[in-house]
Amino acid sequence: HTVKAIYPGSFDPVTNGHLDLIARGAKMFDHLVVAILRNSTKAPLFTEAERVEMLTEGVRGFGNVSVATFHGLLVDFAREQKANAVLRGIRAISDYEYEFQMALMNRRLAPEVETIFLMPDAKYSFVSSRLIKQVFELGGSVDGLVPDFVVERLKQRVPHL
Ligand code: COD
Repeated sequence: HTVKAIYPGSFDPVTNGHLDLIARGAKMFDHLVVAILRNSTKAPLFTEAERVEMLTEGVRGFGNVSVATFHGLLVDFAREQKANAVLRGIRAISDYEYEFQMALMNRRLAPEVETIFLMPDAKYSFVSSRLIKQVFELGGSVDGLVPDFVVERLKQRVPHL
């Protein structure tokens, strides 16, 4: 029985928390597809192409991880990919309610797709793309919380440093 999992998100930008989860998923699943939502209602800082480039760089060391984009329902993309699992991260209790609702709605839409939750290393449990952008935009350091190539992109995008 092979397990192909989708790890969906906005990844605006990818953080070391995301990469920690990808490393854990790569060990568990036969194949992991990191899937970037294309037409999110959130106005992203990075374009779809930039987010694909950053994630592709981030997953380079993994032989069984690929990067894709999707729009519409996650479960439709999962079926199209013939995936049987969705990977999501839980950082704190505050993530739980939203994740719980989404997992059960997705199960209703596609009962054959199981959602699997993993916890990141505790040192990334407070990291979110939203806070990374905010701290960087206000002049704070995000070194060690995102890969160096993301810091470089942030500097190009928010050129105040
Ligand atoms: N450590 C561990 N995990 C983390 C960390 C961290 N530091 N930071 C984020 N994560 C996890 C998140 O918990 C999440 O599981 C994943 O990484 C991606 O995070 P984000 O913030 O980039 O992604 P989201 O939460 O914005 O993604 C939402 C989706 C795009 C998956 C969702 O909106 C969706 O599926 N949309 C498609 C439409 C659809 O199907 N809707 C119906 C859903 S029921």
